[in-house]
Formats: sequence, structure tokens, C-alpha cells
Amino acid sequence: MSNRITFPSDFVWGAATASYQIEGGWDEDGKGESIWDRFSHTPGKVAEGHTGDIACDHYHRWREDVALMKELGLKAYRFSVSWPRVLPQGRGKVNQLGLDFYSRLVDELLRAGITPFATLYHWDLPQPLQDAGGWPERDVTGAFCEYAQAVSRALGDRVRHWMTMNEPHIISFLGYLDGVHAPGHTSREEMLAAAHHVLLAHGMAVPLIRANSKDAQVGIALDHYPQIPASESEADRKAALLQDGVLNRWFLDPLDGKGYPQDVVEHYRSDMRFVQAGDLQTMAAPIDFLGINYYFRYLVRSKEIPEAQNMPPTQFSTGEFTDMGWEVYPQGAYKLLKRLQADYSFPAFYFTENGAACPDHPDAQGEVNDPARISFIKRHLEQMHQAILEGVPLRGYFVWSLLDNFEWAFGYTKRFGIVYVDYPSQKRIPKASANWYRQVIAEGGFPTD
Ligand code: IFM
Repeated sequence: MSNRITFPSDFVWGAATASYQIEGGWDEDGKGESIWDRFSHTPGKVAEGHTGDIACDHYHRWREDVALMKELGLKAYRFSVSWPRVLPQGRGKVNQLGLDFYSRLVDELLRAGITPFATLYHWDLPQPLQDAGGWPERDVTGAFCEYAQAVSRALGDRVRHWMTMNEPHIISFLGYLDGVHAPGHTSREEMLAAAHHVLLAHGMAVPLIRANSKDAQVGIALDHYPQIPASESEADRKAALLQDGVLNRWFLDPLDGKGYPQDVVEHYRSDMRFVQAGDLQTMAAPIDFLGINYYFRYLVRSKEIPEAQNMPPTQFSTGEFTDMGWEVYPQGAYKLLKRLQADYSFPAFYFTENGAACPDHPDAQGEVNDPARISFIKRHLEQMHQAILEGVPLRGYFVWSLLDNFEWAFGYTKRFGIVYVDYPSQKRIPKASANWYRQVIAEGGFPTD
């Protein structure tokens, strides 16, 4: 006999995307160059030389994409605004045509009964700001405030749900330490300063958004990685704790008013000269929700810490993996929620991203069957449901992603969408997971096996 899982009736069912990954129109209507335009146009940076120049052509197909969302029964849509579309130079003169694009999108969403969740920064920094030093330079925080003002003034009468930043850890680590994301730098000091200024800019922007958007719900989306010691040994447990500090607590603690975690400060041995009086207070501006982006865990085994990265080595367990090589670990969703509730004071949570890359292809009938993705989402939702039953204030779930799209350094070689995109024709084909998700939304849950 099968049982059912039923989510609260006001649970927000959504899907997420990001500007650079889907929009295309990279130099249209006055849009300025972003660091991802520059990076992807630089040979050797992105798989197969792919760029976001056209992407899913959402800049032209937004109306049809909203119709698709409606057809799927989505209650909410998380998108990001392209900073250089709105402020081509990063600050100064506003490009009205850029703002108009998002204004039309929001109107269309509302007409379709879909609640817009807007993210201000999902990695497409205006190139002129990078030329002036980028996130490691404190001045960028002022530019971000100008941008947050412009967008929240224009959309704040209709958008109530806001996220300032997407994944400060990825912005700083992959962009300024590992160099695999734009702008491709490899400096520990730049990484630390960038992370600081991203959190600071977030804190500075929160009151601006509130001033422009009545009754706004303001949050930030962090990428989270449960750190599981590979054994019970003291060494593995210590390594897992440190890595939790590096990847999770470094961002969570300051947002929650705890300042930077001391064990990690000592680990970095940085002079932290980028921290100025009042910064920690600004970063801890009260938020209404924490966005959780969750994909996989780390299984941590202690060895010596490689000085170059200053990170303990990690080892994934064997088992089930997605096309990204990421381990499928649904229990992480439950563990994360319980941990965040126990250790922090955020009033509510949304799963702002979760999903799987699969090697999807249309079959002879033109259908795309993706049972692994359905299974992935279903098992993660089961874990979230359990956490809700135990009192965790999880308010909604956004699958990553609505559409197959530009997966950063992997270009279009990885498919995360519940909707297949045939890039040459730009045809959208809802995958089996989209049809499954439609039913889950309509029924507010699903049968368990
Ligand atoms: O595609 C990304 C997204 O832009 C940010 N979070 C993780 C996703 C999958 O890698």
C-alpha cells in the first residue's frame, strides 16, 4: 500500500533560472558587458568554447517561457536580474530598456498567477566594475547599492520576494581563488576580500530594498554543503568541522550576527584588513528568509591540508552520482534544515535551488525521459517534508532549473532543466520530470513507494 506525502497548502512550488544562463541578448538594447561575457569570449575558459550570447534566447522568448511555466502549474519563478542590462557601466546611468525587460517579465508572471522571486546578483558583474578591481574592491559595494536601488524602485511595487546574492561562496571561491569562473583569478586574499564585500553589499542593500518594496520578504541564497567525516576518527571529525567552517559557517555566521568563525579566521592566517568598523553589523541586517541551494555533500577525510588551497582534501563516497559527478545524498536536505534551525536564527527557509544534471536526449518519439531526475527530486522532497513535520519553517522549493541552460564553465554540456532545450531550434520539450512536477504541484504532494 502506498502512502502519500502532503506539503502544507501554502508551500511555494517553483523553478529557478539565472540571467546569464538563459537570457542571451548579450549586447542588445544597451546592455553592457559582464564578466561572464568577457570570460566566455576568452578561448579556453568554457567547455567547447560555449558562450551565453544566445543561451536559451529567453530575452526574446520570455512570453512563451512564462506560458510554459503556467502550463506546468508553477506557483513561483525565481529569476535573476542582469546588472549590466540595468547599469551598463555598473553604476551611473540606468538603461531603461534593460529595466523594461524585467518589468514586462514581472507583469507577465503576475498575469499568469506566478509569484516572482527576484535575485539581484547571480554572477554577471558588469565588466567595468571588474576592471576597477571587482568584488575584492570595497567600492563595488556602493555600486551594488545603486543597482539594488534602481531595480527595487522599478519592480518593488510588484515583486515582494527578493534575494540579494546567489552563492557568495561560489562567487568568491570559484571566481577569485580557483579561477574556474569569471573573472578567473587565483588569489586567496582576493577571495577573502571578495567574500567580505559580497556579504557587505548584501547587508547594505537589504534596507534599500525594504524602503522601495512594501512588505518585501528579503533574503539571500547560499550554497550549502553538509560535511560528513569519513570515519569516527578525531582527525576526520576535525577536518569536517574545519571544512564546514570554510564552506558554510564563513557565510552563515556573519549573516546571523555571529561574525566570522574564529577557527576559520585562525586557519586562514589572513590579516582580514578588508574588515572595517561596523561591517559585521551591516552584514547581519535582519532577513526574512535564508535561501538554501543544495546539491551534494562532502565526505571528509583528513590528510595534510594543501597549502595552495588551504582546504582539507575531501573524498566523495562511492554510490550514485549525477552527470556533474556529484554524489546523490538526499539525507543532506534534512540534515541541513535541522542544522540551520538548531544553530541559527533565520526565521524561514526556501530551497532556492536543488536538482540534477542528467544526460538527457529526446527519444524516437521526441520525448525526454529522465527517471533519475524524478527520483532525485522526489527523494530530496521526502527529506524536506520530514523536516517540515518536525517543525522546520521551510516555505517552498525551487527546482534547478526550469530550462536546460548555460552551466558556467561546462557550457551547454550539462542539462539541469525539467524542460529540455534543443539549442539549434530553441524548441522547449517538457521532460518527464516536468510532467511529474506538474502533478506534484497540482496535488500538493506525491505517493511514496
Ligand atoms: O547552474 C548553477 C547555478 O547557477 C548556481 N547553483 C548551482 C547550479 C548548478 O551548478
